[in-house]
Amino acid sequence: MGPSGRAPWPVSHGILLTEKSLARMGLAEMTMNITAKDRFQEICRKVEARQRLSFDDGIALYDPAIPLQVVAELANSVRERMHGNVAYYNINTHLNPTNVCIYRCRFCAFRSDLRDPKGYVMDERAVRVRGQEAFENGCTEMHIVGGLHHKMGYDWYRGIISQLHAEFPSIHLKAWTPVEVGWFEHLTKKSVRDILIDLREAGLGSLPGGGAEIFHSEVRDQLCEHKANAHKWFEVHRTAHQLGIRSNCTMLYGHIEEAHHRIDHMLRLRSLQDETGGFQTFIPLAFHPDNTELSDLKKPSALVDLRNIAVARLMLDNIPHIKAYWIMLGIETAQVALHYGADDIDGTVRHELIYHDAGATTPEILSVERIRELISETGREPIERDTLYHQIHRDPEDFRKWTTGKALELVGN
Ligand code: V47
Repeated sequence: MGPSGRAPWPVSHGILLTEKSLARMGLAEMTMNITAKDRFQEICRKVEARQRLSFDDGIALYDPAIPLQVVAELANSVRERMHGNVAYYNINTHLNPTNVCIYRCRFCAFRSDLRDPKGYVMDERAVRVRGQEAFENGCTEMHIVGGLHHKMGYDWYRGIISQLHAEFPSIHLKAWTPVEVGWFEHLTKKSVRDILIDLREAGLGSLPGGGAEIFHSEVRDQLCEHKANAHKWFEVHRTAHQLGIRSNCTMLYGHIEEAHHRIDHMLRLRSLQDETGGFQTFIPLAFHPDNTELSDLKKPSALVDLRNIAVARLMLDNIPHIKAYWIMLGIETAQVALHYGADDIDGTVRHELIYHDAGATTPEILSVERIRELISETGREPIERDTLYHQIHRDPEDFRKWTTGKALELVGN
């Protein structure tokens, strides 16, 4: 917001991309052929009428014949209709208790073999040090995921949650993906439901969005054939939502997938959301190829990143938030993404390994001042949230102390 309390440019609380506004942008006549223009105007009409976009609409939005700028303007108008001018962030840290993993996903640079010198496993003391550091730095959230260690039992994974929850009860634990939960099922022979109930009792707060990759078997079988399949991924999230545990969802793009795999992926998420309403945020994740088996591929460009954000905002009409994960996008692209459909930039983050092992050149942490400044520079108003999207009010005398305010409602939908 500007000093007057108003955004430095008009915030569109309705859809504006009619013939007139396309003409105003000068793009309709200049760059779109007739078929693409008709197709896009039909999509605009649907969005304006709050009608659901179809699979074919999604494919069209990826068609380079429809310029990114107009897709972005449409996505931005939906984003502003839902969230006004605010952009969310949190103060968080990552904890990857082990990188040793039985799986060998082709896109992963983080994993290690059991006997590889790179492999590590954290003990109770190491976990405590990380909890203490998170507490001292005012974190409201720990994002906990790791490998499936050949030798560590369910009790070790559960123990991380119960220890952190007992020692640092104010920190929300967003932990374990369906890949781990599927592994716990194998280890304990218990149902997904019983495992999630047990983890919640231990202190689990919500599930992160990882492990989704691309659901379509044409791609998934080539990337991570043995890992939890789409069915398991959805079973875990559906069960979590039925138990009142919220979760996020992701999509790993920019490798061997095509547009139809991405749209298929989003529509599967949209469909579960219709059923349960339990997803909070969708996070498109750009593939980083360094140190992976797919290192011959190029990292997706910023234009691909931004189109994915915009398409996701338009297709996922029932998922409240779209996150521009700055660690993965880079700071500048994440800033731009706040005008391409995203309303959240993730958090200050510390100890991120998955992307940095795969060649991310972003910093490993941002200060609170910097993240607020990055959001403000885009003309958006920074709001600190907790994991479940309640406003956080910091004590001005001691930033480690906070109170949780109201649930952050959508402006409209
Ligand atoms: O599932 C792994 C991806 C995910 C690479 O819930 C890679 O708020 C790119 O899920 N290049 C884990 N991507 C990260 C994740 C996440 C991140 C931020 C916020 C949230 C949330 C969730 O990272 C994995 C996989 O899809 N990944 N390796 C790589 N080389």
